Amino acid sequence: MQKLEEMNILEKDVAPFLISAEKVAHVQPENTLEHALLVLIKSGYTAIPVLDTSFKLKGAISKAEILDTILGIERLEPERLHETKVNDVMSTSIACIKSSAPFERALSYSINHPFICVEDEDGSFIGIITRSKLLAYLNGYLHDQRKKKS
Ligand code: 2BA
Repeated sequence: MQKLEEMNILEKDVAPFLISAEKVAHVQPENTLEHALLVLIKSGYTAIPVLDTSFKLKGAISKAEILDTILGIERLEPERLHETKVNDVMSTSIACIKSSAPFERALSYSINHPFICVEDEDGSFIGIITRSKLLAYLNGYLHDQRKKKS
């Protein structure tokens, strides 16, 4: 019985953990780093997805990548903020799954990624799943299991 329940949680669909696209802060590849930094500062996040105008996922951009770009040899070079596009700096190795993917896959990606992007079957971005939501659910599940045993 215990084994069967463990299987069930790992195979559970990730859709209920989704933070939908309209609630996700994002920038576009053609935006300047100045715009991206403003969005990152205002949203309070360390990194956010980069989407094109048809809501296709292109990468992710972080405050660290932007700061690294404006770091000159002896001083910060903020003029680079409006000379450089998000496209030139963003990372393209991002975690991405389909909404039909199992909990197990999301959990495994979340080891190295604080958030995982989710696409529909046509490859359009539909939102993100955060590490904290997965861990909160897993924590609740493990507590329930312990209660059932005692
Ligand atoms: P970080 O920005 O590094 O944020 C790490 C954690 O800090 C977040 O975990 C959250 O618990 C907290 N946090 C940061 N900024 C916050 C804010 N403005 N309001 C409330 N809590 C805040 P998670 O919520 O698990 O998010 C994991 C990562 O997913 C975030 O990493 C960020 O890169 C991304 N993310 C989460 N929600 C997002 C959203 N609505 N739009 C864009 N990116 C988001």
